[in-house]
Amino acid sequence: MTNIFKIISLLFLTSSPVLADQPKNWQLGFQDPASTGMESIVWFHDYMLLPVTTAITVFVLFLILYACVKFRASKNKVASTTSHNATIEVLWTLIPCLILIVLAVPSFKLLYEQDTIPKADITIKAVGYQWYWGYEYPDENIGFDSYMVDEKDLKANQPRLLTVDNEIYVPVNKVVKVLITANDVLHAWALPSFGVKRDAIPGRINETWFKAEKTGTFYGQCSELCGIKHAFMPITVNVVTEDEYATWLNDAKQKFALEDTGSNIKVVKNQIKKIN
Ligand SMILES: [Cu+2]
Repeated sequence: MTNIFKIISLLFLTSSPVLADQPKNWQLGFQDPASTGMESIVWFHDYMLLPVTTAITVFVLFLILYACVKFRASKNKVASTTSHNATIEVLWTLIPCLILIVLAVPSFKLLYEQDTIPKADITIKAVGYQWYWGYEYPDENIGFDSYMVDEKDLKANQPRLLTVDNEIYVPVNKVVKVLITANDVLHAWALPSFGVKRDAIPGRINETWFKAEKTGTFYGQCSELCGIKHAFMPITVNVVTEDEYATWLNDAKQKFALEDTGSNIKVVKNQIKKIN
C-alpha cells in the first residue's frame, strides 16, 4: 500500500529536477527543496499527509458508493429505523483522534526545527515597503533596495515578475538568519525553496532562518496582500560559493555602504566621559 502512495507522490507531487527554483506553468506540488528545512516539509507532506488524506478520501468514497448501492430505494421499500450504534460511534471518534495524534508528532517536530534558530553565520534584515524590499546586512554595514525589473528591461533567462535589480547573496551551507519587518503595511517575506515564510509587520521584528544546500538563484514573492503592487515586489536570492560571496561582499561594501551610525554613539560616549 505505502509503495503505491510513494509512486503517486513521486509522479505528481515531489518536484522533479526539471522543476527548479521558481514557479512553473502547470506546476503541481512544491518547488525543489534547497534547504534542510524545506526537505523536512516535503517529506512530511509526501509521506505523512498525502498517504493519510488519500486513504481517508478513498475510504469515504467507498462508504458513499457502498451506501448508495446497498440502501437504494428499489431494494429497501421500508426504511430502516436504526438511529444509534455505540460501537461505531466510539470508533468514528477514536480513530480520527488517533490519526491527528500520529500527525501531530512529526508536525510539532518540524515547527520546533523552524522556530529554533541555530547560531547564525550571516544575518540579513529584510524590510517590506510599498512596493519593494529593502535589505541590510547589519554585520557588514551595507544596505540596499531591491526593486522588480520591468518586463521590457528583462535580459534573457530572467523570469518575468520575479527578477529584481539588486539581489541578495548568501554563501552555500551557512546558516542565514533573516530579520523581517515592514515600514508601512503588512508584507510577508516568502521563499518556497527554502521553506521560509514570515509576516513583515511594522514596528515589530520577526525572524526566521535557512541553510541553503545548493548554489543557484531562488525566487520568492511578497505573500501578504499589501496594496495595488503587491504582485510586483519579488525576492531574489543568489546562493553562491564562499569565494563568490566574499567577492560580492567586497563590491557591495563600496556600492551599498550605510552611514556609519556607530560614530554618533562614540561622540555621546566621549561627552559622557568628559562630563564625568
Ligand atoms: Cu508586500
